[in-house]
Amino acid sequence: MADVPTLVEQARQGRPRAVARLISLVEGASPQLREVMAALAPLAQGAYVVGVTGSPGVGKSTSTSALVAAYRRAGKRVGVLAVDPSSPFSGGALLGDRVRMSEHASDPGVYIRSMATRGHLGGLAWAAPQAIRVLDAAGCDVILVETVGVGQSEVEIAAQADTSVLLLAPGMGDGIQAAKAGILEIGDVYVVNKADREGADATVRELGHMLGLGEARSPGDWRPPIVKTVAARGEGIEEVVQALEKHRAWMEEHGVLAERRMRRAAGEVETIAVTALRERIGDLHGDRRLGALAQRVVAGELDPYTAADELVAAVTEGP
Ligand SMILES: Nc1nc2c(ncn2[C@@H]2O[C@H](COP(=O)(O)OP(=O)(O)O)[C@@H](O)[C@H]2O)c(=O)[nH]1
Ligand SMILES: [Mg+2]
Repeated sequence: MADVPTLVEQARQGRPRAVARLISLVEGASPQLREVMAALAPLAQGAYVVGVTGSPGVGKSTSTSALVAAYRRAGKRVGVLAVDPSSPFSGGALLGDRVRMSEHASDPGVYIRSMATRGHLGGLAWAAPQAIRVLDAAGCDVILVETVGVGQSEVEIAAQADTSVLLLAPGMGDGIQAAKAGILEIGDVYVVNKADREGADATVRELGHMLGLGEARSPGDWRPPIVKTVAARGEGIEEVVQALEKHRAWMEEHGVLAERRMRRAAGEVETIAVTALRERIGDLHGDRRLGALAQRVVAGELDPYTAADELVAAVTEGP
């Protein structure tokens, strides 16, 4: 196996096998994860990250594939991460994604990667951004992140993306479900796919109504557009690309892009720090320092907050 510096250099040159290998390393939380991330940091190019989110079967993979084609026509290099956080049993969904994206399989300007998060909590939260960094360093201009899920995972992926596209389809009761789940706020661009089906206009109206129910917007605010598509036939996809470019331009004009990326990085650093802290505290179970603190809390000599301060000080100062 090639060493990390070699892999990173090959990935930077756009070699697909090196890109795939690096994503496996970060996804598997391998011991080389740190080395990989350190080597990738200076290669960051700021690829535009677009999240494609919606209920199963709504047409995310079909739309993602059509978006890849549109960006390729514009000469962009594209990365795709199909994240399936649902469960270890959902191999079928990933297979379906692969089939729907197969037209790009031999295109050297496209990297496609399915990531199963094995249902482990927080898996998506740390694995996806690292995989995004690999694709960014490999020279992708645009990275499309497809994720299925309800509630939390959709909100999570929205936090990873520069722009979030929320897909709905007519007749799935999606609009109402989305509103109930409180995820309607996460969309920067809304797409009503399967517009060849009955009820598409009603879904657009219903959605527009729901989005309009929010607070009044100031003139500089972003008004999320609603685009109708028939992804299976590529219809409306150029309009989606235009909406994305508009949103990107708006974010740049208002400093929102930098702000979102800062918030994303801050959240990531925090998650890594908290995880490290928790692991170190876990190592202290059975350690006499934690036991001694607990004893003093039980005896009323120490309040739990002060004890916690002492614990944090103990694990951060080292032995
Ligand atoms: N009628 C119709 N079917 C579509 C359209 N887009 C996708 N589909 C079909 O809907 C099914 C689910 O699509 P898929 O992209 O896998 O959805 P995902 O689960 O959200 O990724 C597939 O059978 C697609 O062929 C569309 O615009 N119209
Ligand atoms: Mg899919």
